[in-house]
This record gives sequence, structure tokens and C-alpha cells, in this order.
Amino acid sequence: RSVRHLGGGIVKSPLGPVDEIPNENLVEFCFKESENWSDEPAATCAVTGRSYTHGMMRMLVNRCAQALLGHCGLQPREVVGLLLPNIPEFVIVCHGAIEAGLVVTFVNPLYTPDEIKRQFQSAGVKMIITVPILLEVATTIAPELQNYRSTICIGGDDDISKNVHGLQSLLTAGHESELPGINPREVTILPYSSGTTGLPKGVMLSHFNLISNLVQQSHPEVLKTRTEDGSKYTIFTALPFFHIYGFNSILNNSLRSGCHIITIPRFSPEDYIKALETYKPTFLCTVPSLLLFLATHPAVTTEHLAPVEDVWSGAAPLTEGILQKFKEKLNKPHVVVRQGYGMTESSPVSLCMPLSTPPTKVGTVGVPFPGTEAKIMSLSSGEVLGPNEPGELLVRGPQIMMGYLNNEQATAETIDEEGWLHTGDVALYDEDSYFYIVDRCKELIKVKGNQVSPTELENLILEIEGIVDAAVIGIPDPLAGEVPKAYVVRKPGIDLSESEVQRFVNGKVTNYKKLVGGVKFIESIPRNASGKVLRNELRQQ
Ligand code: 4UW
Repeated sequence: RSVRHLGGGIVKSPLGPVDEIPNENLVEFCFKESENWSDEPAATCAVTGRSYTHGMMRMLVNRCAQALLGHCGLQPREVVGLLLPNIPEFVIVCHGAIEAGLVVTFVNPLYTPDEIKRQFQSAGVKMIITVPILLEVATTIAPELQNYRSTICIGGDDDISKNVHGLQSLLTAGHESELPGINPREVTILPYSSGTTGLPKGVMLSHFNLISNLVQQSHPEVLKTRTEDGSKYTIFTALPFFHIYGFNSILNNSLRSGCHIITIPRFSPEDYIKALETYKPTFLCTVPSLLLFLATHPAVTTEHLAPVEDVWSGAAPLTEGILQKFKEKLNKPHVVVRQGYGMTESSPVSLCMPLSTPPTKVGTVGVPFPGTEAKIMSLSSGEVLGPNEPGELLVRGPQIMMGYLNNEQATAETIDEEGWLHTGDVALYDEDSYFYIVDRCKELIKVKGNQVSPTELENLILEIEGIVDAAVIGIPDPLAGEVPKAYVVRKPGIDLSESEVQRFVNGKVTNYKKLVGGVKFIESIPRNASGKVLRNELRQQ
């Protein structure tokens, strides 16, 4: 895709260029200073209290890397699939695999077996790393993955009959092997995103992409990692490490800066509140639906939030209503809830509110990250627009992905010849280069910050006998932000109800993809001349 530059121009980052990006692999970068805080806690599970110091974590990551190559026989560049909740050991196996030169793809552990299988087959997974409660799912999927080697179970035992290694025995057996040299420009993680259209695709992010975003994030106007008295932040997140926000912006940033990250394996109000009480986190990383929970749940008190000095929100639009309710509960006027804007395809952050954001910039997602450029392209004419005119947001910087795995066409449709990532979000910027996300011009639906691909749900609906066409859109929801709703065309005379369609789909997908917005039979799906669904027309219905 090419862009004509007429009225407007490129918005450079007011934060200046990015510092030099070290020529290292992600693990070297994240643990570079770990000796300085070797005995301090790196990660703690709030439910069980299991905890690792930065020094222990560094050592175990290295041991895991050696075992993956030496004992498990994986070769550098092969793909490992993580089927894991947020637990401290995520770091041992994920960063271990990365240090071994392997490529890591992670999946939502609450996915259905079919959803997991599809991603792992697409990514070419040779080993699944999981926990005892998901081991059966992993060993059922394993035979359907080509050239599969073995499964690792964290907190489980060796089981030769099922080709399973317990992590503990791998780490204690003293497997030694030489770790490979790693080219930081090669792919290291493969999260999945449906981008602007179609099914979820593997997003190839290199060490360089991820480190760039961490260096950009460490700009003093962007990130604080120490409290007023100089102690390191305690960072609490319920956001999953299998999503790029949790993985790079939260987990890797916490490791790199010597902070203490508190994890819970699965969100529940009780566990979340208990973690607030026990660990008194200073930094909360959130999405709008989590802020809404904190603001409105009667068991969350202002007292619980008293230690909080910094709050982030991103991954979905933050409404003024939610923000105000949360600020009332927090009752700390000096703490600003800072929004960031990111995408899996940009490692993830490209815009964020600097610490000095004036209070008058209500609803902004901030300015381009250091070393990041942005511009706005007219949806109708393709020309580049000036301030206060809404159009598609394009961003460019060192954090932009290498491309989609095995999908040159989708890559070319998303990153143009000049390196601009076409985000599929509609935005505008003001005279001071503050950006505002106003709409989405891509198909993507976001439910509580989670991606839902309409194509995936439409394909499932089309599996039902007697259905000829389907389109899924997001409709507004006060709790989730949006929920999926299906418009369906059935063959005349067929005996099929709307609730049967809903039940069929809901039985095949994880919770947040369910057709909570309902199913509606219609005469025909509005499409343009090239067959593209006119989603706005459906929305207006
Ligand atoms: N406002 C409105 C926002 C916003 C938004 C994202 O699942 P993905 O691919 O990725 C993300 C990443 C979000 C993120 C990461 C790190 C970070 O620090 C931060 O801010 C604190 C946010 O969500 O979905 C990408 C899509 O999600 C929407 C938008 O449509 C984007 O294309 N989105 N952030 N602040 N919408």
C-alpha cells in the first residue's frame, strides 16, 4: 500500500530519538543488571507465595536453555509452544527457550483444544510446555503436530510413556550444552494477532524489535520504576504473559529494571484483592475492564489502593466514565492513569502518555514513543492529514514487526514499502502531537482487551448445515467494551434457530469469543463490490 503526502505530515516523537539499541539477545538484555539485585525478589505467585529472586531466575533460565538443547534435542530456531497461566516459572521456560535460540509462541491456556491446536500447527510447534492441569490437553494435541519432540510439565514428574519431562528433573539433572550465538535481528517470539483482517496470524518479533520497545519505554518521561523514596516498584498484573502487553511491557520491563512482579494464575476478585492486601503493589498495569472492576467492586477499597503510585491502561478504549469512577475510588489526585496505545505488531507500544502530560489532554493515548513516527491517512482519499482530522493511524519505528509468518500478502497489506504499519485504528492528533483513538476501521473486535477475529467466528458459523452467509461485528458493552454479535443468512425453509447457532459457536470457542451479543437472522449480508462486509451498515442496524 502506498500513501500520498498532501496536506499533512509526519509527527515525530516529542520525546526525541530512541537511545542506541544494544546488539544483544532479549535474555542478555533483560538480565544485564541482574547481578546488581541478585538477592531481591523477581517474581512471586500471589496465590501460593512461590517466589524467585533475580539471581535464581537468571541461573534457572540458563539451565533450562541448556536442557532444551542438550537433553530435549531441540535445534535453534525450532518453535516451542507455551500453554501456561501467569506463574513465575513462565520466565524460566520462556526466557530459557529464547536463550537457547528457539522461537516461542504462546497461547491462551483457556482456549479450547481446537483453538490451541490451530495456533500450534500454524506456528510449527515441536514442544509444548505446560502445567499439570493442562497436561492432558497438551498430550492430546501433541500427536497432531509434525516432528513433535516432547512435552515439559512445570510442577509435574517425568512420564516416559507420554514423552513428558518434569521441569524440576530437567533443571536438576545437570544437562550441559553450548548455547548458540543469536542474531538479534532474527525472530524470537510468535504471538498471534488477526491484524486488520482475517484469521489470527503469527507475528514475527525479533530480539531487536522487543528490545527497542523496552529501550523506548525506559525513557525517563515514559517510565518510572522506583517510588519517591527510591525503592523498586512492586508491579502487579493480572494481564496475561501470553499477550504482548503482559509479556514485553510488563514482564520484561520488570525483569530488566530489577522490580518485583506479582502474578496470579487466573483472575478472580478474591485473588486479586488478596494480592493487593499482601503485596501492596506500587504499579498497576491494567486494561479498562480491570479498572472498571477496581472502581465498582464493593470489596475493593480505597485503602487497598493506597500504595499505588502509577497506573497504566491500554489494549482497549478507556472511557471517561470508567476513568472518573476509578479516580474516585483511588482518591489520590496526584496519580495519573496513563494510557498507552499498542499492537502485537509493534512489540507493542507506539504511543503513550508521558509523565508530563497536561491534565487538559482528556482521553489522549499520548504522543509517539521515542524514535517513533506517526501520521494520519484519510480513509477516503489516502492523503496524509493534518492536526484534528481523523483518519487511519500509521506508525513507524524499530519496534515494528518483521512481518506475519508465512503470509507475505498480509504483511504487504499491513506494512507499506516505506515501513509504515497501517494500524486499522482511526485516530487524530492535536497541535501538540497528542493522539486520540476515535474508532477502528479494521474488523478486529476487542473483548476486555482480548482480540476476537470476526473471520474465525464467521468460519465456524459457516460450518453449520444450511447457513449460506455470516458476518460478525462487535457491539458496545458496558463491562467488556465490546461483545461479538453475528448476522446470519440461512437457506430458505431450513429448521434452525438463532439460539442453536449461538450454542454451536459458543461450544467451540473460549469464553471471551462467545457470541454474547447474540445471533440475528437477516436476508443478506451487506457487502461492497469486492465482497467485503460493510460492517458499519450492520452496526447501524
Ligand atoms: N485505546 C484504544 C488504547 C488501545 C486500543 C490498543 O491485542 P493487540 O494486538 O495489542 C494490544 C496492546 C496494547 C498495549 C500494550 C502495551 C501497553 O503499554 C499498552 O498501554 C498501556 C497497551 O492491545 O490489539 C491492538 C488493538 O487494540 C486496540 C487498538 O484497536 C489496537 O489496534 N488498542 N490500545 N489505548 N484502543
